[in-house]
Amino acid sequence: MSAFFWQREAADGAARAGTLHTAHGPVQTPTFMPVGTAGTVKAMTADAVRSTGAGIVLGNTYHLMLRPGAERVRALGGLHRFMDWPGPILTDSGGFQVMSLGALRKLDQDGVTFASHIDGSKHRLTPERSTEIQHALDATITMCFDECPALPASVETIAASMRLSMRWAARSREAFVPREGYAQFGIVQGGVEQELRAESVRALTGIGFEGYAVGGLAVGEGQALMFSTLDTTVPLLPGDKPRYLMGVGTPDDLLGGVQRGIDMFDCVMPTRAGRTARAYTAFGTLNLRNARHAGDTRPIQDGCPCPACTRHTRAYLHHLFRADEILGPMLLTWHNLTYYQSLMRGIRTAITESRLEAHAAELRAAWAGGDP
Ligand code: PRF
Ligand code: ZN
Repeated sequence: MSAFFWQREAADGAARAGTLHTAHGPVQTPTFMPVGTAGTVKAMTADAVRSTGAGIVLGNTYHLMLRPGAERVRALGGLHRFMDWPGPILTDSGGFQVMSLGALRKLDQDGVTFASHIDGSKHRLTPERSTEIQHALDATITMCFDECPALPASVETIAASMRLSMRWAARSREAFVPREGYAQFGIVQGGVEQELRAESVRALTGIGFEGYAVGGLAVGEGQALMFSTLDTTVPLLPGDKPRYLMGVGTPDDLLGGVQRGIDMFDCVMPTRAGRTARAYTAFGTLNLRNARHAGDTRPIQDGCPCPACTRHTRAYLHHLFRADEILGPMLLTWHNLTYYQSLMRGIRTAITESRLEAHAAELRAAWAGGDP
């Protein structure tokens, strides 16, 4: 087993291409991580997820601690074996999910007490407990326990929240048990305030992590403010460590993130959209429920290697969604994840061939062009 590290292989402007080396195998970056919240990428087998080209998936502390329980997963051999995903797994730390899902949450300096969204039972998360749970799950990449305020918020609110997250980052690092090929990432907070973002980066790099995430974005500020915050924040991060933009986003967000130096992304968008009949394609999105697809014998996207496109028509997918058949969400999730992975692969290749700007212009023109 070898060390955890990110190797840069090419750069084009601020964008980088490289390989993340982990205890559970290598991952090429830039990469999109499908979300496997509750130990499953919804509607997909692990083999199916792998077939889309995904190299790493995400799991959630919050959901797994409530059901089936972190100690249960540990006793069953860890999350990799439990969900049949031998590759790398990154787990989010739970704070963000408590604030968005947990009922009756109460935040104090030490942590968060909350009621389960499943049965109302009372639970508590602290930086120490979150880190311990992520170890019990056997996460390849463990995230710091943080707090993410909804935007817009006052500068005072964002500053106090960011400083709390930085104290929690130090405690998360103390609780982290280093193992060969495993990593812990710090999470930059500070809203859209440049000074607070810089202070947060200084605090985290002072502690020292194997990678750095940008949190607190895509929480209502809009794409322009997200991009301008990345423009000033990402250059402050160490150039030799992986950078992860949390909870982002649309294909256009991913492209813009890579152009600003981000290496890793996760988002429920392709999987959630797949369950609600929305397809992502090179020419924008399609809603397969729309009546115009009822007799359409074309695939969702010509040339897409996924089973929805190689074996089925738009008309069949339309029928599956109208009839509420489970196969509809399965096939469309498969397609959307395949599209996201092919998007990232194309971007990676463009970086290595120093033609990202031209590639980005082509992608954006095609998205805007609509269904041919
Ligand atoms: N912190 C954590 N997880 C997150 C976020 C964050 O700020 C976001 C924000 N987009 C998504 N997921 N821990
Ligand atoms: Zn497809």
